Amino acid sequence: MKRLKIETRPIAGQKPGTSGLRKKTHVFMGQHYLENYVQSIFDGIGGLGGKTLVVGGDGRYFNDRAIQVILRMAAASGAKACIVGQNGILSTPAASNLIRKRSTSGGLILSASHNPGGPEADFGLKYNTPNGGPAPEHVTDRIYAATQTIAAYHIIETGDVDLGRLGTSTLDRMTIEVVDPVADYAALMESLFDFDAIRALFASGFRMRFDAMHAVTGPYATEILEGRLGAAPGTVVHGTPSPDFGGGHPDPNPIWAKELIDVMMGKDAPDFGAASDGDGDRNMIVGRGLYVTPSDSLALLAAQAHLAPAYAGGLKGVARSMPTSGAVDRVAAKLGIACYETPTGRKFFGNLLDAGRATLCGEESAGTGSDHVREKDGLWAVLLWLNILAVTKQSVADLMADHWQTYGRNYYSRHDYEDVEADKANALMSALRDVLPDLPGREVQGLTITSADEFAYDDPVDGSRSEGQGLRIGFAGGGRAVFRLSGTGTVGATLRVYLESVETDPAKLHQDAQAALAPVIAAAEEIARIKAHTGRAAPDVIT
Ligand code: VG1
Ligand code: CO
Repeated sequence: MKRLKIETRPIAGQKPGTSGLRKKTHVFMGQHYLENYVQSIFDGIGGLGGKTLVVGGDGRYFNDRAIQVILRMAAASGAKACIVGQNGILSTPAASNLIRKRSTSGGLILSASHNPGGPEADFGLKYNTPNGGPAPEHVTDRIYAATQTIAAYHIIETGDVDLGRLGTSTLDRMTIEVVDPVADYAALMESLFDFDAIRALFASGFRMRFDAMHAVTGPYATEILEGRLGAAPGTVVHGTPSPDFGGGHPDPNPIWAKELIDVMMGKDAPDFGAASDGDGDRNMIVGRGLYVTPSDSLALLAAQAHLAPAYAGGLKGVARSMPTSGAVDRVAAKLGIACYETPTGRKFFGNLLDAGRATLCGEESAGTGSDHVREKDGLWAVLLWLNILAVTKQSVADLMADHWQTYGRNYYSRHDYEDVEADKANALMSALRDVLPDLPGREVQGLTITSADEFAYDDPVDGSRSEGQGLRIGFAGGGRAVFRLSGTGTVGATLRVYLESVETDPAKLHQDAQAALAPVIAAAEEIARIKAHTGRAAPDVIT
């Protein structure tokens, strides 16, 4: 075994975004690229000497090769140990749990989440801190700074570590512990929810379909739902992780999980449908004949969480990202608890959870979670829903109908314009930014604009300020249009337009969302001139 010091040079563009560094897989596979970034993480966090890391990923193409490189580099940098999921597999929430449970110095998670996998698709790598959550900006800033000055990386020359066998081995002076990726996570879930009640629900004939989308949650869902909770064999579909996610797009929304939607809207639909994304931190909830938007799901979970043992004592507070609908705000108001509005990206929830100010948090992009880990957690959300269904014995549709009766309904939709030329997307945003001050008071498409600003966030825990977090326009009656550019794309720019309106008239709670939102959609177009700027007649993806 030889320790090598390989000379390298700064590589442009290795700036971690909201969820680490995401690039085309072939970029990561380019000469020195992965090594360069991994060394920059190690340097950015003050070296690895004596530290223990959790390492694992969602099983996408290059996951296995990249982990071998990371292990050889960690050993060369003097790490004490790496805890690795068997065959390199760990869902994002399971990795977060392991980091916390084993009190490690953090972890490296290999994933591009819901982006497709494969040699022509996407890869990603992110560093999570010892609290189990994504690195905050002051840490990713240091990692980025290290990419700008790097001159060499350290690696050990040796063969591959066998990650198929559970147990402990050594690589140079570093211990490698290969663990069952599911065991600790499943135990955590069992400690949070009433598994007996959910088991009784399944035993009574309740039927479910969980679409793992050929991604990482397959083994987790199979063990927990079918193994421990007694759901019928076959409840989990597409449950074997594959390097290219079966050629699909592991994004649990009505577009990419259309197969599940079709089943749930069909004649013989099961009682409950759910899906999760590439790395297992997102969820989609579908009842028989009813798709539940992530914003509505967050609101319902907040209202009913006390039915699960872990939350029986009530919630300390809730948090949602700014573009997420205000449905949860009204639940918080009724419960008399705080509701925080944070910028997009999981990392902004971390401080609130650590400080005990929030218990539940969620994003409109289908990420919901609680203080049990420091990532959003797809299966956790599914299990909390199951716990609520088991206790209330109501259908998903009835639960939502009751919820809207009580709180009103926030119609909500996100329109994405993908792979727009960056110049054009930036031009749209800056033109809109320029007119913001003139908007309040104006009437557009029959709606009165009451507010318009660029969202900035002052973290109430550490006092840090994050600016430029999206342009938002508020309408009389509670409607909104929000504009922001994605921070996770790997080609061109993705413009996200978030649309929302509030309905409290009991006669109007069951409309089609796009129809209910028509005035807000038209107003957003008139104000931002999306078609003219992007040259697109319609969004690429509507969720
Ligand atoms: C998207 C979502 C955001 C989410 C992020 C990471 O970011 O909108 O809500 O936190 O992905 O999710 P953006 O910048 O593309 O809008 V995951 O499941 O990809 O880690
Ligand atoms: Co994800």
